[in-house]
Amino acid sequence: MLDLYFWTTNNGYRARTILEEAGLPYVLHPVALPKKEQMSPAFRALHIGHKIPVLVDSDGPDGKPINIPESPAILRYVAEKTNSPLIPEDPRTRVEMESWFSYGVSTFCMVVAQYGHFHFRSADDVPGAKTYFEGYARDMYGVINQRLEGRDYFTGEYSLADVAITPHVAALPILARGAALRFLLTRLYDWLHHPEGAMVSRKDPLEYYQKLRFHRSAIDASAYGLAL
Ligand SMILES: N[C@@H](CCC(=O)N[C@@H](CS)C(=O)NCC(=O)O)C(=O)O
Repeated sequence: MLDLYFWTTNNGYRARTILEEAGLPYVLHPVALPKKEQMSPAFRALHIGHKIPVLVDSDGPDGKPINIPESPAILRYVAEKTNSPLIPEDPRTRVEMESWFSYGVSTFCMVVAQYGHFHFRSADDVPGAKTYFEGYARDMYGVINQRLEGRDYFTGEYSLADVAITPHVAALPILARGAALRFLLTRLYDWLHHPEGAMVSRKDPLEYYQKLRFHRSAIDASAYGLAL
């Protein structure tokens, strides 16, 4: 039995994506961040740093339950548990995959988070921080655009790197250009197999993205009795 402690954030979707890709059944447990549920003693027993996502596997490596905090660890754990082709076999491709995976789960996602904070969520207007993180984010989206030029995926075939990076590329679609935008839309089209995505329009890519995002959040939130 797999239990995913989740909320509708980029890191939450990253963990959920690997479970969907692996085709493993799992139970979704909402941890409502707006209600500070992550601070409860029960949740902090799973992640002392009070962060979603956390995966609990009742059948760990030694047959005993194990809990796995942190989305990069969850991606790796599920991929290794299922001998997933998302970890390339070719040693050179694997090293490349590791590099892009690291880029996605460290600097890139933190910059996206800080951009989001200072542009959309901060109670204070801090122009210096806005300018700083906008420059940083634009540079990183430029790097991603360049990397994806002439490629469908970050390395070789669809890999753990793509699973790791996609939710954060999707977080600021306004900054995605050229190849990065094509990559983003292709991943979003891939998600259409999911019943909650199947109802949205494909006509206008940006409108499609916004609806999908809203729809996914609304579905999750209403399942938890919350309006986001
Ligand atoms: N490095 C962690 C970051 C997780 C993280 O930042 N989670 C946020 C939501 S995306 C959270 O739970 N914040 C609540 C808090 O810090 O109290 C991962 O990738 O899983």
